Amino acid sequence: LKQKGCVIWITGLSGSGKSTLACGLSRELHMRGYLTYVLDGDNIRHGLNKDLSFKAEDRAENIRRIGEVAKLFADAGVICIASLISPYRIDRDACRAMIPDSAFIEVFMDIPLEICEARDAKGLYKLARSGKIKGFTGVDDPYEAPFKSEILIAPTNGICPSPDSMVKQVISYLDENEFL
Ligand code: GGZ
Repeated sequence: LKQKGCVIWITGLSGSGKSTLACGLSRELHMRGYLTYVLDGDNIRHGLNKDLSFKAEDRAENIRRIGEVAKLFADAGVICIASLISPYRIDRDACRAMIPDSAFIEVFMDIPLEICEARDAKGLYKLARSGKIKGFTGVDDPYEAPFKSEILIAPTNGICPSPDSMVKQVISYLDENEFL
């Protein structure tokens, strides 16, 4: 195997584009001949983590378990892409601490709440605002932004980067840091 395993950890609000980036990145890396695996919070919550709710301690456990699984993939040499809100800094940093050799690459989707909420692809913000979902991240539950992530995805002049340009940004980082 020629590739070096790593964990690309994508954090941000619901609707910030985490899954879009994870999927686009995975496709691009496959086309370049790399083995990847996507761990998406929303999907894992239907299987491995179906016993977990959205209360604080369960979110922490969701992050911890996905971190442990990501570590296994990285150990096996896979480029593991984890996309979950992971709202708590302390839990993300604990995952970082498990992964050696700077192979934990945090990607912060720094997309303002107003933009995520305007997208509202699944109508969840609307349900949260009307009180039908309680404890929704960004509405009535906290999101702690990273102090310093390896990669920052943010709008320029109020315009969000396209899926392609987000993928390019991560690929450039991987290239420059000799993961590819
Ligand atoms: C946040 C929620 C909630 C609450 C359901 N808060 O945009 P989505 O729909 O498809 O992805 C969100 C997903 C969040 O799961 P994660 O495993 O990424 O969260 S965490 O890291 O905080 O454990 C959202 C949906 O589940 N969802 N209820 N209350 N997002």
